[in-house]
Amino acid sequence: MNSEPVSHMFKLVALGDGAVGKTSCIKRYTEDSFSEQYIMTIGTTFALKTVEVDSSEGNKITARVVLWDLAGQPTYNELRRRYMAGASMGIIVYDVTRPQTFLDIGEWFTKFITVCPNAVVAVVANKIDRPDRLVPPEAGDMVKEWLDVLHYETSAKSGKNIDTLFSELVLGAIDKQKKLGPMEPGFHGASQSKPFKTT
Ligand SMILES: Nc1nc2c(ncn2[C@@H]2O[C@H](COP(=O)(O)OP(=O)(O)OP(=O)(O)O)[C@@H](O)[C@H]2O)c(=O)[nH]1
Ligand SMILES: [Mg+2]
Repeated sequence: MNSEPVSHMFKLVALGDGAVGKTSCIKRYTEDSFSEQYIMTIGTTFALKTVEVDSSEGNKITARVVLWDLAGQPTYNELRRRYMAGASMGIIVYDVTRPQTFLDIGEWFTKFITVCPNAVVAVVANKIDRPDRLVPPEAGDMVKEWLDVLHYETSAKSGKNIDTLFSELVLGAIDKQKKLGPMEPGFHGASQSKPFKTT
């Protein structure tokens, strides 16, 4: 399907509280589908996507992204910490109708950046289609500045900004890789400079 050979491979992890829409954002992006029904992710699931992006130099780049969808429920904390290792991108999702999920962003960010200090991070305000929104857009703008991250307002339901979110993350990861130099082969992110310890 893609004429260009795959030149980059990245690992992306989706983080954020339970039921904020992590699985839904990934499904919208990889399958262009959405379901109203909530099926809690158990442990981890994966999806694969081949992405074509225009580089800053104007040429086409084909990247393969493995999207790791991790359960948001606290039971899986240890598992999550392990599975974050090697990610070069992370999305931290909150639900604009549940302010607590926004307040938890800082904690998710710290957890992720401790394991993957060189990763590109996007904070995602999801469910913006909902009429009962409580967290205003300005709150997201503040987080963007405080944490120095990308920030997007999305709806997995309508598809708004979902493609932009993932394409800009891939571009960010490609740029970062250029700055950080050559990487280990395989699905390793720019952050994995040392062997990962499981204890
Ligand atoms: N209206 C609306 N509902 C959404 C949106 N995204 C997700 N939902 C709904 O929110 C619920 C939870 O979505 P999931 O994608 O399963 O959430 P999750 O973050 O993967 O949850 P865990 O796997 O438990 O961590 C489901 O009922 C979805 O249909 C959105 O953008 N708009
Ligand atoms: Mg899920």
